[in-house]
This record gives sequence, structure tokens and C-alpha cells, in this order.
Amino acid sequence: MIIAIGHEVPDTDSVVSAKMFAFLLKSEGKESRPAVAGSLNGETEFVFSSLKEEVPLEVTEKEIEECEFFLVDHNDLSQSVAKKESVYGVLDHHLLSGFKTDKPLFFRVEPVGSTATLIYKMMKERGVEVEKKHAGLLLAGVISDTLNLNSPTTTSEDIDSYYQLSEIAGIDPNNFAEEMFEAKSDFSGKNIKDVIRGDMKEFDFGGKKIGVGVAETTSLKYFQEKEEELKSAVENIKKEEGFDAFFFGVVNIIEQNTLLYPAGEEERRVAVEILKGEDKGSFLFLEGVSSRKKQIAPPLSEYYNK
Ligand SMILES: [Mn+2]
Repeated sequence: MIIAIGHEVPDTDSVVSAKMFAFLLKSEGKESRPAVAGSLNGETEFVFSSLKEEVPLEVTEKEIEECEFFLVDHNDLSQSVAKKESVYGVLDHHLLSGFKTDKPLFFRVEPVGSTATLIYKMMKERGVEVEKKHAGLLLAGVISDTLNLNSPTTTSEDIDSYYQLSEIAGIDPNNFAEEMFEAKSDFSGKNIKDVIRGDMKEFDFGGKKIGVGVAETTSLKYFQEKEEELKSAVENIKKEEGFDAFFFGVVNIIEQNTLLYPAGEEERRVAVEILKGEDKGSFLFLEGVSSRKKQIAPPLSEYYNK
């Protein structure tokens, strides 16, 4: 049994990609099922309930011990539940983490805006029909990761997938995106620490454990109201997780910029020098930055690996 699975702290692209990649493997006669590596965020829950699709089950300890895994939407084992020995293949669009193997395996990474775009491309390459309900799921992955084609990670392939999938799904993509982003931005009643942990990634850069959390939102209100709480939560999470450095970015989806909260003075210095942040006291303002994958992780990787 091959389990298709996305990264820990799953986002929409990683969940729809796991579901659709398992479907692709199955359509080729391989025994496969999708799983998720944690509970879903509000946006992903909205996507699955509005499309009336079944959410993949959470992976179990037993499966982690016994099954093979196809990693989608990640290739960094520090973001995975899978152990190195049980990795069967990788399909991804993130920076390479230096993952080494003892045996040859399927490995496909392309610098496109979403893993969903890659899966749609593979389905076309392999002559697998894209059903209406599946097109909706893949479209959600493209919308989520490219911020409705506004992120600098967006490629012409994402744009083509977006329009073709909208057509097959019979969905107005702008309306769907608006509803998804509203669901994503609804932090009401949520604890600030849970929000920070809601989309947090761990990186191994030059042997250092670096954490970068982001919250994508159409409204800054929640974060402005809780700024003091937010600053201490960022410091506490750094300690609790044992990060060597930790950053938390509030990404304004509408304006396409980021307010970056550093966990300490060293992070503040790095944010100013390396990420070119404008020091606003509580946070660093990152003009035109909306992508951790393309605009935050690469310069940090380069800096810490030096
Ligand atoms: Mn992705």
C-alpha cells in the first residue's frame, strides 16, 4: 500500500494533491490511498465541504511504521511524517532540501505555483480523464498556492491549469477564491498560538533548525488587535519548538505584502539585512513579499547555509 501524503500542518494544495495523486496511482493499478499529516485549516475544510468531497483520513502510527509513502507538495523530511526508508516517490514544487536516498526513486520537482498544477499535467500526460469533481479540487490547490494567480510563484502553466480546471469544474474561479480566502482569514475565536502554528514550516538550513510560520489573510484586524500577545507567542513558540531562529509572517493577500514578526533580535537583524525588511518596531514590513516558498525561504537558506 502506497500512501500519498502532503506535508505536516497541511494546507489546501498538499491535501488535494494527496487525494488526487492517490487517485492517479490507483488509476494505474497501484494500491494506494491518500492521507493527511494533521488536521485541516479553515480554507481546506471549506474546499472539501463546498465540493462535497471526502477528506482523506489522518495517517496512523501503524501506517507510518508499515507503509510506503509518496510525498506530494514537500521533499524536506523535517516537514514529513514519512521516514526516509519508506519514501517511494516525490512530486513537489519547493526548494530542494538535499534529500539523499540509498535507492533510485521517482522524483519530480518543477518550479510551478502549485503541486495541483503538476498533477493536472501528469493526468494529461498519462491520458487520465479529469472528472468534474476532481477538477474542483485541483483548482482549489492552484488558487490557494498562487493566491488566485497573484503570487510571484505563478507560472503560465498555473494560469492554463486554472482556466482549464475552472471550465471542467464549472466553477467561477474568482468567486471560489474569494470564498476560500474568507474561510482562510476567519480567525475568530482562535488562539493566537494556534494561528501561528496553523501554517508553520521547519527547515534544516546549514544544520540549524529554522522555523517560518505564515498566516495568509484578507484582513489584518485580528493581528493588529492581538499584537502584544502575538509578539510573546512568537518568542514562546521558538523556545517550545527548539528553533535556532523563528519568524512569523502575516501575509496580506490583497496588498501582496508581509508583516514579519521576528522571535528575537538576531532574527530582526536577519530580517532587515537578508529579507530587506523595513523595521517598523513590532514587525518588519516586507514590501511585495507574499511567498514563503519563493521570497522568504530561499534567502534564509542561502544565509544560514553560508
Ligand atoms: Mn504547494
